[in-house]
Amino acid sequence: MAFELPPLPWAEDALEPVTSARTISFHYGKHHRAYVDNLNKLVAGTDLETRSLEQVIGVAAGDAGKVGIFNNAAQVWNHSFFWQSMKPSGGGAPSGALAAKIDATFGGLPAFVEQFKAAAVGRFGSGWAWLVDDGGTLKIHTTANAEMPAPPVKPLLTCDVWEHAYYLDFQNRRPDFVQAFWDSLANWDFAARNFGA
Ligand code: MN3
Repeated sequence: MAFELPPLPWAEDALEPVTSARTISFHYGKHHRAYVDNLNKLVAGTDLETRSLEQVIGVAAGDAGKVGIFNNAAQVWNHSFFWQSMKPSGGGAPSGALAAKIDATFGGLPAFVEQFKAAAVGRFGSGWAWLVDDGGTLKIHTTANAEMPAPPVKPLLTCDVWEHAYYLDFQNRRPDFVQAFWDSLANWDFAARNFGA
């Protein structure tokens, strides 16, 4: 059974004006789809073909002979997680236990956003910035290229900081994109569900 491109959780133009329909049509329709198509080609006829996406990532991680499989499988997973990390009219503030934890860990939401932004901007080249739960401690994590937080570290929310995520709308201004992500896109409900899971 081939890996499939999951549907977006919202319409392509639903994140406008922060992220344009044009960006989503390329980012989802071309980039995300290409990772799915490449993964299917790479695992065709191998024993990975019948595994779950998470299993393929686990098997390929750290295997020098499976770098291409890891990169494409991880990017399929990362993008599906990224779409869920955003919602129309998102941003704002978390609530409940996650809000209390953000306050206790980072000294409040504005301080958290500043620290996240610094980490995301400091990630040289392509990669991802994450809010993660590391054994009960919230941390800001960045990864290069297709890398993701390794279990047992649990991702709560992610922001794609590859240029293709923001270049059409923000050009080179990654700090502005990350600020807009927290102001208007971030799906705190999704983060709270992951935090509680
Ligand atoms: Mn991307």
